[in-house]
Amino acid sequence: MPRLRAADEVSNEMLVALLRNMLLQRAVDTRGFQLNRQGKIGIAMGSEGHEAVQAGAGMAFVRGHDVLYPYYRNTGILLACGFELAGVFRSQFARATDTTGGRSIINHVTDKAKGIASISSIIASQCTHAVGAAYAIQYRGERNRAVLCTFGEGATSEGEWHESVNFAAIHKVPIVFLCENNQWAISTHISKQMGNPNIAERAQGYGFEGVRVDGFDPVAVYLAVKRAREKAAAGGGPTLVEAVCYRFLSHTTDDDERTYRTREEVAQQRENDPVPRFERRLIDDGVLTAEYIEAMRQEVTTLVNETTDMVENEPPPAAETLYTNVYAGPTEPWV
Ligand SMILES: Cc1ncc(C[n+]2csc(CCOP(=O)(O)OP(=O)(O)O)c2C)c(N)n1
Repeated sequence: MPRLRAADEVSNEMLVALLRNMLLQRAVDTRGFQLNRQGKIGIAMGSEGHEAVQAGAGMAFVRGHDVLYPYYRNTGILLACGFELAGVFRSQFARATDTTGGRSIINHVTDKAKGIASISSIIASQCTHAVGAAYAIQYRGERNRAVLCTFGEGATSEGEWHESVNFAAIHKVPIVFLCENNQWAISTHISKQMGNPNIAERAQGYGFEGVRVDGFDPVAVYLAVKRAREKAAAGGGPTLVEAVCYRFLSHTTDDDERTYRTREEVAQQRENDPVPRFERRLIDDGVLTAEYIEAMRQEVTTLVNETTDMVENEPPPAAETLYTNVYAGPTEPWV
């Protein structure tokens, strides 16, 4: 896997934005696990180890044009695509102000104006929805618009995933499939999931391009997703981008990763932790100083603290709304 250096198309401002998003993701992750252990929220999902993938992919998403079909581990992409930080906590605390009115399990947030569709807990079901949205964009003859669809490597074992990529390939719809390969699907290691662990190679079997990138490198992910996105938006059809990363925390706060993997494996992966690795790179390249990064970490922590406090004080859903939205009302198209 080539480790791409910051190319001309990545300015210093963009490098700083990537780092800030990565620091924010980590602070949000840490807070989620803390809030759960304090008994304040029912469950949290950690994306620690996915920060580079999500910051890079979110930067390639063109706001006001593209549509995101994320999965549950995508707090970072949501934030990078412009989703409000308070909205993440409103979902965690199940407040009335949450986009589902405090009804759904965490991270099932949505923001139609920003092109952010809701995730689904049903693995790979967002892929069929995403391909449908991409087909609609193509059918209407819209240009400079693409869909970003994300999932874990475990999702690629689902029939719905195969049906989605096959349909996308046949009709050359404007979509980027992004696989966040963290090597574990809860307790199932990738070696027990597929005979060929190279997920990007699967694209070839369907007749389109697959690209494998270092998912600990936000610049590599950004460049790969950006190119795939440009190709899709120009009518060149789908690309499968596989970003190889790792999940450092348990699958959720309901899981204990110590029961199925060795401490040595986790420690070895930690050596490549994308956050300190990217910090070192920016310092070595003279983009930022260590002091600047510390100030940024502090700013992000303060923001997360203040947002947590604000949302914690917001009201829960009113009892009278218990049956609201149980049955679907009038619907309108998503894209
Ligand atoms: C259709 C379906 N099967 C099983 C589950 C239970 N489940 C929830 S998360 C998960 C693991 C998915 O792993 P992966 O796609 O690799 O994503 P990761 O959580 O590792 O980011 C499973 C099996 C589910 N939600 N939906």
